[in-house]
Amino acid sequence: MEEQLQTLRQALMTADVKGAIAATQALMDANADPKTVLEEGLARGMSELGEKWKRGEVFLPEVVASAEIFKQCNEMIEPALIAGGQKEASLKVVMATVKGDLHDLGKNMVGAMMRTAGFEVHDLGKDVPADKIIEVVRDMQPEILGLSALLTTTVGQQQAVIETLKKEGLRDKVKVLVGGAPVTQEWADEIGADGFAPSAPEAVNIAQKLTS
Ligand code: B1M
Repeated sequence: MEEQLQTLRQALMTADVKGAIAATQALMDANADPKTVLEEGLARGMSELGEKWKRGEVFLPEVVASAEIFKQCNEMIEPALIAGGQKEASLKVVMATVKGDLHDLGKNMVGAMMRTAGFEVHDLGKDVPADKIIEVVRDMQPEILGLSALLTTTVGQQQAVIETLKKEGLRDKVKVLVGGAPVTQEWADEIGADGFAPSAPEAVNIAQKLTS
């Protein structure tokens, strides 16, 4: 199994679309746990690629190509992930990557795992302005609002959304969960979020605690 996961990571990191799809299919055929394929295959591969990017060993077009492959492989895994989860959806989660931020792979992973746990997830996408998020919270009245941010320049938007919720009298109507690589528990406390999660499985745990 570890060898197959390594093959998947390697294919993802070298933007080898055929190799990544074949490795994902092989893992699914071998009945690998879809969560493990997501976390230890795709997410770990993408994070290792991020380190190479930081060191100048790969360039932006390669990262863009790998991100597309991540999405394709994720789509292959999602049905198995959801099939293995709980069926009843009653608690609503609205998810968004904040304004100015185009990173959505982590947010999508969080959304998929929330669905697996039985949450009804409404994904607003990426680069979503605070006003749009507030409008949806007002209309949909979700139990949880999940805000993802991957850039040090966009984490401030999580705070902007919380401040707008306050201004609009909606702050006590929804629990706000924040996450993304630069986000920490300290930041979550500072901006008055209800929860922080460093990973998709932990996001599900926190969402369950916040709604229990
Ligand atoms: Co960008 N990028 N990127 N990028 N990118 C980072 C974030 C960076 C750290 C890379 C680096 O320098 N090493 C760096 C940010 C530096 C900083 O802010 N200090 C960076 C930069 C600089 C940029 C650009 C500015 C580059 C440029 O144009 N010069 C640009 C910005 C564009 C924009 O957003 N406006 C940019 C663009 C891109 C791509 C488009 C090429 C692509 C994104 C494609 C896409 O998402 N569709 C991309 C990618 C892929 C990355 C890295 C390599 C990988 C991110 C990722 O998808 N990881 C990243 C380096 C890294 O993170 N190591 C990097 C896999 C994913 C599963 O993990 O998103 O962390 P992650 O999600 C995790 C947890 O964080 C958590 O759970 C997930 C799963 O366990 N989580 C939550 C996430 N959201 C959550 C929400 C929750 C709870 C948990 O509750 C709501």
